[in-house]
Amino acid sequence: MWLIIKRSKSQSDINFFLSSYPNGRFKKHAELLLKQIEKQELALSNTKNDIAPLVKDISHISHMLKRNLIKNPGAEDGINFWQTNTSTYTARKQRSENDTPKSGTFYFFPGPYKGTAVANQVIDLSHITEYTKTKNLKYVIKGYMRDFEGSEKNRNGGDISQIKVEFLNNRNEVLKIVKSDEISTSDYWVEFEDEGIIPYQTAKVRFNLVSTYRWGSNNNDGYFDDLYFGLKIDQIR
Ligand SMILES: [Ca+2]
Ligand SMILES: [Ca+2]
Repeated sequence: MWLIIKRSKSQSDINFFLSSYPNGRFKKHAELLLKQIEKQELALSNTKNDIAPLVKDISHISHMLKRNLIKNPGAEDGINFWQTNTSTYTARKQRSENDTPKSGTFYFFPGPYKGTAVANQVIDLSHITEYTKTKNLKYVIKGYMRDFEGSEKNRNGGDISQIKVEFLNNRNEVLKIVKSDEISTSDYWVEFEDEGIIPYQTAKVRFNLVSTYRWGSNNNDGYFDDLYFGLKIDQIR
């Protein structure tokens, strides 16, 4: 009898077995199996509930999820796809021990510009605007910053790198700004990472690399490499 019930894996069969043989020798086995099945059912129904409200949406935007939406994120393709406010901006190779690229051969370098140099790239998110009313569509921002003359001990010494990401609606109004700290160290590449909910009505993102000249030669040494902007959908709990 128990072997038949065990194979059926039906909750009602197991309950019937337990009520028929309340003190039977397979009682504990039956109770354990019942718990296991209930757990599986619960997990399954939770999964269904989590994806149900967005399942259609995901199929429309799945091609945009979990990948880097920045083109030429690490200067390996020159400064293609980036707008700059100075013609001195370039992708530069390592020249000394203080400017090894974070990865690849090149990093973003503003060049000889004694001011605030900005390189930016606009990411079109018009495909996901209608999904911004959900609270589980999230952004992930990452990037690396470095300076040449600054150091941990001399934080006021060098030029400054800062990542500044603006979320805009379809009228180019700024909905939210995500900013990194102002980085001024040459000792290593400083990582910035931020994650949050995409603001309601976001239609595009402007990803800015801001380099402020302060010191030294003519060079503006606020460097950047390996930028990342991605979307992800968190499961609703
Ligand atoms: Ca690179
Ligand atoms: Ca400098």
